Amino acid sequence: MTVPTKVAVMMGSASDREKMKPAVTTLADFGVEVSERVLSAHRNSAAVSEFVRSARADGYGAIICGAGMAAHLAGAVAAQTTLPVIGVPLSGGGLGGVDALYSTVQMPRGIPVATVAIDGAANAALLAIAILAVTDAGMAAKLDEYRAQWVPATPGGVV
Ligand code: RP5
Repeated sequence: MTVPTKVAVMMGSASDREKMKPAVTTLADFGVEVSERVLSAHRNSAAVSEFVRSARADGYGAIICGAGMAAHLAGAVAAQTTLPVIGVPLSGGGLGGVDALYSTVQMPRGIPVATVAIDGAANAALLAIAILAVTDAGMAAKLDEYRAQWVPATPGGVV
């Protein structure tokens, strides 16, 4: 089995790009090879399937999916792969992202989506990195280094 090194960042629309940018930049900061795909569960379902069904064989270790409104992208992706799928509900539309949050997080038993906060693209990337770090000691060390920034410089310091 090949060790996965790549992470896909999928999003339902080009209009999601700015909100998903922190996922792409965070992955890049950690030296993770990232592939960005604008594909909608509703508008491009065949293309979503084509990409997702070969993702494991293509070396991906996790798939991040951002979508707003009736956000079915993460669930539709998770339905077609056993790779870890991380959903990012995006704000926008009339309900401020709560619609996307519910659509993304409320998955039926058997088909999980690890859902981060509304517009939580950076955390989605960090979770994907943590997944890669299970089998990549160098990546685990980079995560430790990243986390060290939250440690107060002096005991009793403000956190
Ligand atoms: C969702 O609908 C997309 O993920 C996007 O957040 C929202 C609006 O898409 P556009 O109409 O701007 O393409 O599927």
